[in-house]
This record gives sequence, structure tokens and C-alpha cells, in this order.
Amino acid sequence: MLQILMTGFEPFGGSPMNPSALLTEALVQEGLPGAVLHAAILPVIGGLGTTGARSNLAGHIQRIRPEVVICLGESNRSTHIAFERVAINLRDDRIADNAGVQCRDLPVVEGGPDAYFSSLPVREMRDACEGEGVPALLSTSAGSFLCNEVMYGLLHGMARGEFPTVVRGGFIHVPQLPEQAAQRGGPSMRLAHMLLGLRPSLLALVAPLG
Ligand code: PCA
Repeated sequence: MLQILMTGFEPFGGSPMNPSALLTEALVQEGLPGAVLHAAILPVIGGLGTTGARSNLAGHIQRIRPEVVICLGESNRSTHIAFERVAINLRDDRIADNAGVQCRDLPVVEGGPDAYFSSLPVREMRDACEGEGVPALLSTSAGSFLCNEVMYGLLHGMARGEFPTVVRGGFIHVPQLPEQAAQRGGPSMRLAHMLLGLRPSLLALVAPLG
């Protein structure tokens, strides 16, 4: 059976919740035909330290040895579920991470390539999501905060043979929840609606690999 590691992030930026964590847990609890799903919640901490998101993710990959890694994160400005195509070698943070650190114009990996493309079938996954009537798009920027850093770190590790079991990896941004929008404004989507779109996206990913 195909082993899929799904990750979400802990809350950050003053909000008490993060839809990416709730979605990861809900999807893994529900299960998926043809695959075994594993959930992990990553800290919103940048850099290479042992408490950071990147080493946390690497630890989960080494333990679970998945074929597929799908990372989810919240974008509180997004109206759509955004299937990220590209991760860039840049850390330039709008806000401080949960360790209180805010980076300016730093690379994710010193001397690394400028960018990596997602190896998830993002178009098929977006189409499957949209097919359920859930707003979805292909995005060409995962930003320059933790989500981009984790996506870049994952694809860099795959490119360098550090995660030999992983054949597909990438990132999906999800909107904030209505409860969060009620506090701070901006667009939102209900958790049930996001689940409605993400389930067929995962099936679209699994079908050709099964
Ligand atoms: N979203 C942030 C980091 C954690 C999360 O859920 C981002 O878009 O970078």
C-alpha cells in the first residue's frame, strides 16, 4: 500500500487554530482507498535547528518512509485552495515565527538552486477539487515564510537523495476558517468544504500510483 505523509502546521500569527492541522488530522482519520495516510503537525519555526519545521519533517519522513509527502499550510489571504507549483530559495518573513525570529532576504539553503517545482500532479489535483465545486487554483508562489521553506526543504532533500523513499512531494495552501476571519477579517472557507475538495484531489494523486 502506498504510504502518504500529510503534514499541517501548528497555529501561528496570533490565531488559536490552523486549518492545515485540522484538515490533516481529519483526512488521516477518514482514510483513503489504496493508501495509508500518516499525519504530522509541524512547528512554525524556521531554520535548521532541531526544533524547526524542516528537521521535524525530515524526522517524520525517516520514521514513516512514505512514497508521497503532502504538506498543507494556511494562507489567510487566500480565497481558494492553492496547489503550489514552485518553492523558492528565499526566507523573507512578513511576521515572526513561533520562536520570535523574523528573517530578511536569507536563502533556505545556502548555495541551493533558485527554485524547485512540485512533483505532485498539481493540475489533476486542482481539477479534482474544482470538480466538487470547491474554489481551487494553481499558484506560482508559496510566499517566502515557513510554508515555502518547508516545501523547498522537502524538494531539496528529495533532489539530493536524502529521502530515498519519496517519489512525489509538494505543498497545498488552504484559506483560513470562518472563525478566524471573524476575528481578523479576510476571506475564509469552511473546513467541511475544504475536505470536500481535498478528498478527490488525493484520489487523483493516488490513482496513477496505485
Ligand atoms: N502558513 C504559513 C506558515 C504556517 C502556515 O500554516 C505560511 O504560509 O508560510
